Amino acid sequence: MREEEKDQSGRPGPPRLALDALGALSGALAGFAALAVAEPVAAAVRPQSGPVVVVGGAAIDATPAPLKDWAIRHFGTDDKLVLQLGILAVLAASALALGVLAVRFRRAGAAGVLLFGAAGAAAALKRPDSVGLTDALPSAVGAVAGALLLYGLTGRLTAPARSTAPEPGSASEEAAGAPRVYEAWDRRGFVLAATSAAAASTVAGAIGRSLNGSSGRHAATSREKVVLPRPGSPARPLPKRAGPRVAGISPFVTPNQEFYRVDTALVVPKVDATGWRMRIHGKGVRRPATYSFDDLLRRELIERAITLTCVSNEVGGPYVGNARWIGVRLADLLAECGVRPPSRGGSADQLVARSVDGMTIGSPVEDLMDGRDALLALGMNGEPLPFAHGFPVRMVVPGLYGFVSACKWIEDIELTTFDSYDPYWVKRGWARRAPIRTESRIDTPKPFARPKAGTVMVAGVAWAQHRGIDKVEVRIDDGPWREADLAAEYTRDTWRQWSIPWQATPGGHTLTVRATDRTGTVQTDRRTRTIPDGAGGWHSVVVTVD
Ligand SMILES: Nc1nc2c(c(=O)[nH]1)N[C@H]1C(S)=C(S)[C@@H](COP(=O)(O)O)O[C@H]1N2
Ligand SMILES: [Mo]
Repeated sequence: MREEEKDQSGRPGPPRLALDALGALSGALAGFAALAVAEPVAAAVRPQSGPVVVVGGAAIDATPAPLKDWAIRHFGTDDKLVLQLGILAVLAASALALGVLAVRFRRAGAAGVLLFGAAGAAAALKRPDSVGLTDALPSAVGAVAGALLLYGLTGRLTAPARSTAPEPGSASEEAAGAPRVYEAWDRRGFVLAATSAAAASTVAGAIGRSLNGSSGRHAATSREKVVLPRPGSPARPLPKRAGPRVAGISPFVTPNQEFYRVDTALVVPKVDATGWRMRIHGKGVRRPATYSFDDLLRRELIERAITLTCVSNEVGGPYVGNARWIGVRLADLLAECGVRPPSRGGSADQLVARSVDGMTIGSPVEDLMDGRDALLALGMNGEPLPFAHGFPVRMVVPGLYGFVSACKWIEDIELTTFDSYDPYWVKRGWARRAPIRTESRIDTPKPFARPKAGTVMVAGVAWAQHRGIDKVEVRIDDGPWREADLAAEYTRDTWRQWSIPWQATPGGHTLTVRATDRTGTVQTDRRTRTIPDGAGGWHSVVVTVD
C-alpha cells in the first residue's frame, strides 16, 4: 500500500487507508443525518413512525416465541433497550460499510442508504397501527437526506480539487467498474461539508426530539388532571396485615413502580385522555357506542384487587402482580350496547380489544359476562393508570392471562367469533383461550441462599385467580409434603401469601412448593413450556445451610 498518493498536479491526496477512513466517517455522518432528519418528520407525522421504532416493532413481531422468551428471560424489561441498541449497532456498521463502498462507487453507496430507507418505509407501512402512506415519510425523507449527504461528501473526497482538474480522459475513474481512485481531494470542501452536515443534523434531531416529546407532554398533562372519583363500590378493606411478616415475601399489593411490565411497545404510547375515544361495535352489537374518558369517569366505578399474570411467566418467575384497580364493569357496557353472551343466545363468542399501538387481544365473551369483575380499568392502586400500564384505559379480567384479557391503551372493542378472527398472539402460536394455571412461588429463601441452621421461614405467594387457593404445601428434599400457613383469603381473584417455618439442618437442600385450588386441582409437577398456554411445574429453590 502506498503511503501517499499524488494527483497529476502533485498535490497530495489522502492515502488509501485514510480515504477509507474518511469514507467510513462520511457513512457515519450520513447515517446520523438520516436518523436525525427522520426525527422532525416523525414528529410531524406520528412519533411511532420513526425508523428505529418501526424496525424494532417489526423485529418484535417477527421474533419467534422461544427467542422472545429467551430475550425476556435474559434482559427482562430491558429487552427493548437491548433491541434498540442492537438496531443502532447494525445501522452504524452498515453506515460505515456504505461509506467505504461510496469512496469506490459513489452511486452504489448512496443507493445503499436509500435501500435502508426503503426497508424502514416498508416496515412503517406494515405496522399494525400504521395510519397510511405518511408513515413511510420519516424513513424515506431521512434516507434521501442521508444518501445526498453521502454522495456529496464522498464527492469532496474523490473529486479533483477545482484548481487541479485532471486532463480529460486521464485516469478516467468513471471507467467500467474499476475501483475509483481519487485524483486529488478537496480537503477544505470536505471538512466544511462534513461539519455543517453534522451541525445541521444535530439541530434537526434535537428539534424533532423536543417536538416528539411535546405530544407526550399533552398526554402527561391530561393524566395529571385526572381526578378519580370515589368508587361507588369500593374494594374490600385490605387486611391490616394481609400476610405473614416474613422478610422477602411479596407484599400483598404490588406497588405500581414494581409491577411487572410485558408488552410489545418499543415506545410506551402516550395517549391524551382528552382526545381518547373507545368504540364498541361488531357482531351482535345492537347499539354500537363510542365513549370518551369523561363518559367512563361519570359512570359507576368499582374498585377491585385483581392479580394479573403473564403467560410468559416461567415457573417461579416475576411476571405476576396484584393491584387495586378502579374501573367500569365491562359487562354493563356490553349489555348497554345490546351484547348477549353465547349462553343467552349471543352470536359473538370472542371480544377483540384493540390498542392505540395496534395490539389485538381476544377474550371469551362468556367469561367477561359471567359475573366476574371484568374491568375497563382507569385507575391502579389509587392513581390514574401509569402510562406503562395502559393510560388512559385498559382491560383487567380475573382468571385470564394478560395476553387474552388485559389490553392496555385500549381504543376499540369489536365483538366477533373465535372462528373468524385470530388476534396478535394467537397468530404467533399462543392459545386462543388461556385461563390462568394454579401456581405457587417461593419468594424466600432465594435460590442459592446460605441461611444459618435453625428455624428458617420459607414463604411466598400462590395464585389460581377466580378459582381460589385452598392449600399450599412445601417439601424439603424428598421428604413429606407439609401444609404451609395461608394468609386469609382476600378474594378468589387475588393471590395468597403463605409461609412455613423450617428447621434447617446443615448441608444442601431443595425446597419445593405446590398449591391446590378450590376445584381440588393440585398444581401439576409436569414441566411445560410457557407457550401456548402457560408454564406448568413446581417451583424449587436450592439452598445451602451453614
Ligand atoms: N397494548 C398492549 N396491551 C397488552 C400487551 C401488549 O403487548 N400491548 N401485553 C399484554 C400482556 S402479554 C400482559 S401479561 C399484560 C401485562 O400488563 P402490565 O404490563 O400492566 O403488567 O398486558 C397485556 N396487554
Ligand atoms: Mo403476557
